[in-house]
Amino acid sequence: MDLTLSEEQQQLRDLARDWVEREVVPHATEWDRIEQVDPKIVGKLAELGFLGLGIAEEHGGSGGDFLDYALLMEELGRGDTSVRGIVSVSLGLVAKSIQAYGDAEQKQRWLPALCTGETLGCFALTEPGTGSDAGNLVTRAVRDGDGWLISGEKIFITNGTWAGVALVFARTGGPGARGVSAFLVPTDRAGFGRREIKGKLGLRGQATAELTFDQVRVSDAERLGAEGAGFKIAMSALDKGRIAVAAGSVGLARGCLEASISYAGERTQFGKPIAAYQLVQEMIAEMAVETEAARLLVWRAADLVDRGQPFGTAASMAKLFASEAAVKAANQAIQVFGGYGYVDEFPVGKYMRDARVTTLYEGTSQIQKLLIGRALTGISAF
Ligand code: COS
Repeated sequence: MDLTLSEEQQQLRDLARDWVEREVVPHATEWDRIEQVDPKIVGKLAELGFLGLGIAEEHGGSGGDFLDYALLMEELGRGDTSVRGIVSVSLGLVAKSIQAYGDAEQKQRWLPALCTGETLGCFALTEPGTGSDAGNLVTRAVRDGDGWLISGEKIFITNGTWAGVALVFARTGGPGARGVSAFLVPTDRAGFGRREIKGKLGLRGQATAELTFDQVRVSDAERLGAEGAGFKIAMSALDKGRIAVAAGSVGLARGCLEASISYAGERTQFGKPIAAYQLVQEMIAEMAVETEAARLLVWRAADLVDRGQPFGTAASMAKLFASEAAVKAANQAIQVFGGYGYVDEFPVGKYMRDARVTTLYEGTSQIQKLLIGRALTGISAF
């Protein structure tokens, strides 16, 4: 077992790290305050090939394997989870689903545009009444001549107001998971509506939206995968998406650790730096161990993907552990910073607010535990 990154992987990580330090970190507080990441970030991400990592070069991507992608997610998560979300949804959930399940025409139509950032993708699965129980979604697509009419509502959709294409999951058949199909819906279609959700606890810079579909017409050629295959497409996208959330959480936890070490070395109380106190060192040591352990779980899951092995349970383990570790690290970082952790002049309060969503989206911690439990016992507790 060799856990050393290859030279190319180290270069990619360093490129991403430097870029985040220059282009993201100095602006993250401001974007959080005004509740909007600068849209120019999309073009900048694309220039470095970050919106096409893992997409074949013939479709405008920059190649690379899943571990490369996980390294990028860690660096973006360390800078700003809102920026990481733009990439992990548009590239990770949408472009990669098109690459895996799209026909030649769909790949040609969308992949180059997604890789250059000319357009972004959003992943429209969650509905007001179905979050964890995704297989029971109620948005409907009804046959209409040679196409479909989609009607329904989606909520908490990352990139929702920025996206040019929505990967929409809608019911085309009977109840349950087998009745769901996937569609690639251009967001300029008549009947498509969107509204940004403001006032979020964290991820404030990210464009999170409610989407409405009022008899939105799509052609049969805009269906992704076979009729009834939508739920499996969503689940296999989320299996990999969970590794991306986990990697981003590692980045966030690392940010908390680095900020805490630096602050504890500077801040003095009772005549010495607070880093000299055992109870502060305990928090720093715990953050370091859990961040490292989370990274190893992420790398293990990414390695299974790259070797073509089953990885779903490893992805759930990584997502569960890393997201919970990020929340804990952010909480401890605030403790290290004391009152200064409670104001946004320092980064750790934002880390706490951003971390909190990682145990919710792309499958809650409870869903990950039930998936792991089902895989181990062979019994479904859903
Ligand atoms: N990859 C491919 N196929 C999968 C799959 C996966 N990871 N997981 C399930 N499937 C298939 C199953 O094999 C089954 O197929 P068959 O009907 O052919 O047997 C079908 O999908 C239904 O699966 P299952 O019975 O497991 O569905 P359930 O409704 O019991 O449970 C859970 C599915 C709860 C695991 C799923 O709904 C889930 O992950 N929920 C969380 C949703 C989520 O992450 N939302 C966040 C959205 S993005 S913010």
